[in-house]
Amino acid sequence: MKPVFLSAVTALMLNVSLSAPALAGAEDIIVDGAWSRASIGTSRPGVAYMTIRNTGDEPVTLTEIRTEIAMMPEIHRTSTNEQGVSSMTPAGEIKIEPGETVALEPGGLHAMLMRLQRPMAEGESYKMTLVFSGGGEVVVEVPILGVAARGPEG
Ligand SMILES: [Cu+2]
Repeated sequence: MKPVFLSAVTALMLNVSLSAPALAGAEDIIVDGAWSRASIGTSRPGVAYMTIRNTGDEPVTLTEIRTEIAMMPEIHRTSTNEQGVSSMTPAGEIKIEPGETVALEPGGLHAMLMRLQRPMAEGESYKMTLVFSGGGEVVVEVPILGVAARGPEG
């Protein structure tokens, strides 16, 4: 079956409804292994990791993330230069090709949670909404692991 393309107006209307179904590519997205590290307080940004897989046959673009736990959530990319110095910059929109998995993981892409609204306490979780081009959204429950956690198993 061919994918159905909604008009921008229709997508916008569905997007503001509380029971909006995932649309325009988002239904082909599978998010796995989401986790965050606990934070001591709220003065430093939090961080979230996960893998985002496009199981469809069209490219899907992640345009934005939202969460109630932070006022300014943003996808960042960490890179290390030839001198071994790491820095991070906003990653902008992330295109995920059909069959491709994009990993948000320590040392690479990550969801930076700036202006935390409350400390991220180990054992709690929060919701993060991934917004895709076309208005589709995927809501992920992100568990908060210990301050020294290195992954969902650790
Ligand atoms: Cu960052």
